[in-house]
This record gives sequence, structure tokens and C-alpha cells, in this order.
Amino acid sequence: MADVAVNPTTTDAFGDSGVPTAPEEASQISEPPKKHPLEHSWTIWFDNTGKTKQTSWGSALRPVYTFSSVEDFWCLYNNVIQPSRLVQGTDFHCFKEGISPQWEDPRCANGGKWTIVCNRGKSIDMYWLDTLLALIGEQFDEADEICGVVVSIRPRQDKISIWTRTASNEAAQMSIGRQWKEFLDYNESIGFIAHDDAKKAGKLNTRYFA
Ligand code: MGP
Repeated sequence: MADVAVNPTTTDAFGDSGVPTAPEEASQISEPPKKHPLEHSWTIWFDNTGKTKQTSWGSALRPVYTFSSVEDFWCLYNNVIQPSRLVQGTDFHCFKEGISPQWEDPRCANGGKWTIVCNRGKSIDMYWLDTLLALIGEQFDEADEICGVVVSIRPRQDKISIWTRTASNEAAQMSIGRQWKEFLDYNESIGFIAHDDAKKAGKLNTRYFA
């Protein structure tokens, strides 16, 4: 999938030096190449749970950027630091535009999440990128079921979770869980927790395993 990358910096009327080209030269430049649209627009959200322990959950949750083309994705990705270099307590989300990464959003309310845990270092960066590419490239058979993904940097173990819409749709959840493991070549068992169950009993209530 990575071979779809293009260099967005070559699409403007600036030379390699960053200096604008002369007017006659610029007039010969035809329209910049068209960007390759994604099926959905995606919004990156940022949260720092560590700094908000004393306040309510999500009070630092912010949308930071929305992209809707392959080129804008790579532009963002190349300019945003890797998960392994984020500070403890950071959550970084990539959700379909219009869906906010919280249980309260109506598209998430009846859903849940699959979670993989990762060791610090390169593996989380690789899993994060591969997951993003699978999502924005609509690689999942049940792509419509997916709300987004979050990477959580925590002192003990980092984790990545895919949020889905309909926890009661077991077949769809199992398809997403199995395909995700295949895409990442991830061999450990992973669990799916419905948000409703998380509210009541936390991790004790894992509903599905893949
Ligand atoms: P979590 O981050 O989903 O669990 O929720 P985790 O991964 O066990 O914890 P972490 O410390 O590794 O982040 C942790 C707690 O945050 C929950 O018990 C809720 O109190 C609160 N919380 C989490 N989420 C995703 C939401 C949400 O969407 N809405 C609200 N209101 N609270 C949430």
C-alpha cells in the first residue's frame, strides 16, 4: 500500500530552492496534478489523558486535522511524530470525519473496540501505520462498521484500538478482528470489548476474541 505515496511538495509553483518561479515560467506550469481522493475524509484527534486526571474524561480531546486524499494523508503522516515518541498519556485518534471518538457519539454508542497491545519502540509505529493504511484504503470487508482507530501511549503497555459501530453484530466484529490481525501479521489473541460493557465492568467483560 505504501507505494501510493507521492511527494506533495512537488505540486506547487515553487522550485526546489523554495523560491517562486519567474512569472513566464509559472505561466507555463499547468494545473497541479489532481489529488487522489479517499473514500472517506478522516479527522485526526489528540488527547492527553495524563494531564486531565483531575478533570473530566475527554476535556483535552481536540480535532486537529482532516484529510481526504492520499497526498494529504502522507503530508500529515510525514510531519507528525511517530507514536513511539509521544509522551505517556497521549491518545492519538484517526476517525471518519463527523464521528467523534467517544462513547457519547451516536455512531459509537452501540459499538465497541478491538485492541492490540504493543511493546514500546518500532512495533507500535509499524502497527499504527499499517492500521491507518488499511483503514483509509478501505481494506476491511466490513469497512462501513469501522468508526476509527486510536493509539494510546501508556506507562505499562501501548495499545491500538479499532472502534466499531455495532457490537451486537458478531459476524462483522469477528471479520474485522481477524482481518486486522492478518494485515498486521499479529499472532497474539486480541479481545473485543463493547462500550456498554466497558462502562459497566471494564476489561472483565471481553465479548469476542480473535
Ligand atoms: P479507556 O481509556 O477506554 O480504558 O477508559 P483503558 O484503556 O482501560 O484505560 P487507560 O487508562 O489505559 O486509558 C478509561 C476510562 O476513561 C473509562 O473508565 C471512562 O471513565 C473514561 N472514558 C474512556 N472513554 C473512551 C470514554 C468515553 O468515550 N466517554 C466517557 N465519558 N468516558 C470515557
